[in-house]
Amino acid sequence: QPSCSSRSPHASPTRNTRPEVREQRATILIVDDQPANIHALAKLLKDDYRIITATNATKTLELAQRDPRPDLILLDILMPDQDGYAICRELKADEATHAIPVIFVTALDQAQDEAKGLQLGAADYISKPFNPAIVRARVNNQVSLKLKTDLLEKIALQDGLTEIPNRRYFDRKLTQEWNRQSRHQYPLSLLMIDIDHFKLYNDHYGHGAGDECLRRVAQALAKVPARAADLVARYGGEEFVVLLPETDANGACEVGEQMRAAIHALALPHAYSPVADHITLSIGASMHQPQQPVTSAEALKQAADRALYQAKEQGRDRLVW
Ligand code: GH3
Ligand code: MG
Ligand code: MG
Ligand code: MG
Repeated sequence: QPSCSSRSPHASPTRNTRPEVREQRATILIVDDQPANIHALAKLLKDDYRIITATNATKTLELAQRDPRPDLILLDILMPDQDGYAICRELKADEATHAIPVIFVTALDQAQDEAKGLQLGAADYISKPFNPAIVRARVNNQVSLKLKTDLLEKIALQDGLTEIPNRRYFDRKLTQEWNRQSRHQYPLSLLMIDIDHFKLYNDHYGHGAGDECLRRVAQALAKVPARAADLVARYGGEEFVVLLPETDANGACEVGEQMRAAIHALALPHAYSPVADHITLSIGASMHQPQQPVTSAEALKQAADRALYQAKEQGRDRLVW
């Protein structure tokens, strides 16, 4: 077993943002090289939305990536440095920004200009001079569509019982991190966690208490990782999985042991467990690192599964890697 040296809690370049929907007002980013135009649109929308603004491409792309992300971008086309079409193309090409709807608001009023904007992926196109009521209505429509999409995404990627990310979200992130790892050559670790003798828990305390236990374990596990890129998900049943980018064997075992300690500290009574008088975890850890490479993300999962099986065989309430 590796010694448990400290893992620095530095932020990773990609944030594995949890699938959450913000509850504050929707944000609109208004982009125009002329402040007077920005002002006119902002005046129209500021009572209903949080407004942020940019007068050039660089600022636009920066604001589009920064949390809280805009829910809609109103984009001018004619601008001195980079035109709105080029900005739209960049927004749509980037995974981090492609889901933000764009409405062009422009002096270009020819059919081919509008067609080009829509072909680039814009949600709508408004030519100037505009009618304020129509602008407001089109903006409202796009924002409500965006919020509905966010909600569906949240439902699709979050586990309903424990409210932590689900297996689908985990598998998506695992693929992304595996691809990122193969470009940049850093270690990637995985923990498979299984509650010990949980069937006996359900049998004796009832299924409702079992559900509550799963919720409390999930919430406690989710609090452990220090880095934004770490991900704790419910894999299914009473199994959880943890993805640890840029983390080697030492770091992974450290996080795993912290998780076991966190659940011990919760001290959820399990009088019928042959292992202890409270809920315990078995954990299998696997890692892909230069001195110990793994061939695929699937192989990484299988290795964690095998280690988990060994943890069970060796008596449970332990971490094996
Ligand atoms: P082991 O230590 O070998 O892991 O034993 P175990 O009893 O935990 O393993 P087993 O796979 O036999 O049983 C898992 C139990 O988890 C059975 C199942 O009813 C329970 N379970 C799975 N999902 C849920 C759930 O959503 N709610 C509740 N209450 N129980 C669940
Ligand atoms: Mg302009
Ligand atoms: Mg199990
Ligand atoms: Mg179990």
